[in-house]
Amino acid sequence: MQATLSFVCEFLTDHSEQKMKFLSLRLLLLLFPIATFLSSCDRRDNKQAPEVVPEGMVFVPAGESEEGEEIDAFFIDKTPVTVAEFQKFVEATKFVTQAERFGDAGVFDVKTGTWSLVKGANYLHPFGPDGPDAQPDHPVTQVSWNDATSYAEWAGKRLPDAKEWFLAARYGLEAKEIYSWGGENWIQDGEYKANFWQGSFPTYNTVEDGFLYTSPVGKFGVNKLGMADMGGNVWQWTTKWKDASVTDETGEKIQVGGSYLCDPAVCHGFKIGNTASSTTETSLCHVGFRCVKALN
Ligand SMILES: [Ca+2]
Repeated sequence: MQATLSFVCEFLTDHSEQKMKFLSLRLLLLLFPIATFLSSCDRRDNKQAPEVVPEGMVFVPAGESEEGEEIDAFFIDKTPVTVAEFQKFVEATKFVTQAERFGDAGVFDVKTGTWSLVKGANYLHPFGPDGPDAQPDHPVTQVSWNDATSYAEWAGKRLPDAKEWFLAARYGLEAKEIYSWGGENWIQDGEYKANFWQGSFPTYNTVEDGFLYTSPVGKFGVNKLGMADMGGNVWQWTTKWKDASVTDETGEKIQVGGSYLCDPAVCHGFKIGNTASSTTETSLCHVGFRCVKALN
């Protein structure tokens, strides 16, 4: 202490350039460990789940995209938004989907193997009035990107960027593992790990996984973060443009995850990294979404 006082007194009486440099160096040496500590706190907080995680969501630690881009930690829905959840939104806001406004939506006919616009197809009747009704615990479909965005805003969330979705899908996996459930096989311990197309697309489906169309969310288990349906069941909207230079009504948004219509020999959409895309007003019988939320 006496030495420090002596230094300060000496400094106050002698403002030489050399003393100034010496004091600056001392200050730098003092502040550097503090800055390093604070920085490491940020990184640590970005890797550990906060005490409160929103209901129905999981914490995704910060990480790197496949392209090496830093991605901040965020929360993501455990499952795609269900028909029942979307119905709550409609009841609360009197929202009318784009498929309902247009009067039709895109439906795939598994008998003929063709797509067509079917009148009356919407999120409650994904295949039209004559097809099976949407089930409350299945992922909602026949929602456009614009519809999904409206739901997310109402829920205090947003749609994920594709790189965020893939970060969550790849959590805890080694590079060689190609599916979100881990490994390189879609049957493990004798059970299917996802709802996709067995047989030969587009007209022959053996339905070995038990579902010709959508399945209840979570039916095929969860990944290491506790997320279900990160491969198969329904494609999921993201905020990423297919072509960043085309962002008008002709532009398309990237979808991820694959669907019950994905034959691994054809599109293999449920393999991590594979994508599809549609314009923002398009509604289809095999496309849904899930939401994300920032930590703060
Ligand atoms: Ca299936």
